[in-house]
Amino acid sequence: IFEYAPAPESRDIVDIKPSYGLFIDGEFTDGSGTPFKTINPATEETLAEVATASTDDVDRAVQAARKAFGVWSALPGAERAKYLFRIARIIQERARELAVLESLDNGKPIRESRDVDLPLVAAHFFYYAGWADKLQYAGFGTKPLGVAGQVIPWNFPLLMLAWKIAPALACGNTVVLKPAETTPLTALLFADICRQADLPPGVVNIVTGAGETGAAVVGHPDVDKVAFTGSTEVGRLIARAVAGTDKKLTLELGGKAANIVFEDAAIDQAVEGIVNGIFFNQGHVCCAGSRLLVQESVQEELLASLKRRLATLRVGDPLDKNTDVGAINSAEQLAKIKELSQIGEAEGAERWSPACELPERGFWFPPTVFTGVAQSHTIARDEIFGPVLSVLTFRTPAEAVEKANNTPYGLSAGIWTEKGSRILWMADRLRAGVVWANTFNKFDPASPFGGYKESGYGREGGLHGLEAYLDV
Ligand code: TXE
Repeated sequence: IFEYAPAPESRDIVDIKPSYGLFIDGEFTDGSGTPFKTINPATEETLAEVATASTDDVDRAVQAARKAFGVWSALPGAERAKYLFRIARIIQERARELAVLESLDNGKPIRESRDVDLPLVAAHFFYYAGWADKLQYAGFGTKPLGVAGQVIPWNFPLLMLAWKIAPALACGNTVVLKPAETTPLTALLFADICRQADLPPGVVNIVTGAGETGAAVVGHPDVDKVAFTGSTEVGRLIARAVAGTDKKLTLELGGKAANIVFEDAAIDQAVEGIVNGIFFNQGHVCCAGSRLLVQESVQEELLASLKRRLATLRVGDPLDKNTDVGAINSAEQLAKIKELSQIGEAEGAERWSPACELPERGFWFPPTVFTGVAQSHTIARDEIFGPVLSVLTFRTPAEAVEKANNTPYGLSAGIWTEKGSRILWMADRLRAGVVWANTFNKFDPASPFGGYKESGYGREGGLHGLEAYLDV
């Protein structure tokens, strides 16, 4: 799968227009709000100007989705499946273009967008296309909810879109989706793919803009279901906005996952899992393994090995196929990572980064490891959402469980051990929606994903992902 070559991936493969409109009822149209710029976080150059959807524009989109719902939900599942399969195939055909655009707008390395995000995006459409004519076997009934209002973040712009749109459409719902304001471009390219696939107008509508546009989608009285992925703060606002209405809600919020390494683990593999866990996608991952819990007896060996490995990571141009760590998505996110890292130092943890030269322009942060972290430290509790690892230690499995669970979040966890019985014992006790054993950040459309506690509720992916879009 991996193809190493020194030349940067060409950006000529994408045709970025100077300005973009909203996608409503199968057409690109102007927005009535003030347009905003989306920039390349690796260079700070403006990529394009994008329309802002006002409350009226959102209303047009919801009305289009409502009208289309009558047609779409009445189609036999096998007919809906044909459209979803067609979309999946076009995504595969245009994968390079989508991957380059994703890396330009988001800052993630091309190797990740091309070899992880895009294959998963296509896989989600294929997977849910497969369910569209088999809903009666899913066990939740076959009745769609209506119009789904979906608000997504900037860390996996296309993948989050796929997680939201593919199951909604398979079940017969129509969609109004708002991408994040720092990464709107691939959602708009996806709109073009919907047209290419001859998807009936209004089945998918894309409204761009900031939080106000998102709030307008969530608050629209004719939206039947709200699906949100983003910060815990905004998740709370949305839960309040939806409370007392007839809307259904699923939330996928933050995390502070523990990646737990036992003394019997294969240390080299664990090191790869730790690197993948926190430096993949610059740590902009809700299920990132941001807390390393290492058994005291192997702490020294593991940290020495981890530091050697980190010294080999290449930080830089996201379009270079050799890049491991790309740009931080925005100036705001960079400021948050810097601030939390400073707090980490001030509270007494020891900060370490490999020697690495960061580009002058753009938003960059080096891979960073904090050792000597106590559970009370801010960097052990708050989601940093950047390439920053906090290292804590434990002696016994029970202590590992206690520390891993000592967080308001509960999205994911990782265990590294050669002992199968220990994996099961730990997985039973970890309060996390996903527990990986001897791997990390492994995703599969057939597997449900979602959080315990403040990480949200509802599941996306797999059979369980259908439940969120059907009236049981
Ligand atoms: O998130 P927001 P931000 C965490 C991560 C990050 C922090 C802040 O810790 O540092 O959140 O990121 C839309 N009504 N995660 O500020 O604001 C917004 O336009 C409706 C974890 O970017 O939650 C965007 O489309 N929508 C996370 C989306 O919500 C609103 C991924 C997410 O943005 C809104 C991202 C409102 N009132 C950040 N306000 C994860 N779980 O993966 C904003 N939005």
